[in-house]
Amino acid sequence: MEILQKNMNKNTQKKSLVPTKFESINFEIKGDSRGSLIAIENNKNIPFEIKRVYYIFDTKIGVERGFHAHLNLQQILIAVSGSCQIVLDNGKPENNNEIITLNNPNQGLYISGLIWRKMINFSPDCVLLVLADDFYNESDYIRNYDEFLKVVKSNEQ
Ligand code: T46
Repeated sequence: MEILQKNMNKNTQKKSLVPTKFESINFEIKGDSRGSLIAIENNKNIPFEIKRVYYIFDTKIGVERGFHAHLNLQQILIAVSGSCQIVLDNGKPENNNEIITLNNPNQGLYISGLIWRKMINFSPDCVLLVLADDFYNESDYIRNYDEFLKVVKSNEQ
C-alpha cells in the first residue's frame, strides 16, 4: 500500500526550477551587400549559456513533433530556413493554445519551464535550429499530457 502511494505521487511531485514562460526574440541582422549574418552570444542576446545545439530538418509532410514538456529546460527555437508553427500550452484551465509561426531566421522563440509544445506545419525546407541550456536528459521530459497537467497543478501549490 505504501509503495502504491509512493508511485501515485511520483509524477505530481516533480518540481520545475525555472519560470514558465515563452517570448519572441528578434536577433539583429548584420547585413551588408554580401548578405546577412546573425550572431548569438551566451547571456548577451539570449538569456542563458548554450550547452547543446540540435536541428530538425527533412520533416515529412504532415508530420507533427513534440507532444511533451520539459521540467527545467530553457530553449530557443529558430527556423533558420523555411517555416513551421509551434503550439504552446501552459496547462492552465483558462489557457488558449498559443500558436507561433517561425518563418524568419532573425526570429527566435524562447521557451522555459512547464510548457507543452507541438511543432506543426513544417515546410519541406524547414531547418529548425534549437539552442538549449542543458544536455539531453530524458528524465527532464514529460511525455504524457495527463502527467503534465498534474505537474503544472502541483507546481502552483
Ligand atoms: C523539444 C523540441 C523543440 C537525442 O538523442 N538528443 C537530443 O538532444 C534530442 C533533442 C533528441 N534526441 C533523441 C531522442 C529521440 O530518440 O532524438 C529522438 C527524437 O527526439 P524527440 O522525439 O524528443 O524530438 P522532438 O522533435 O519531438 O522534440 C525535440 C526535443 O526533443 C525537445 O526537447 O523541445 O524538439
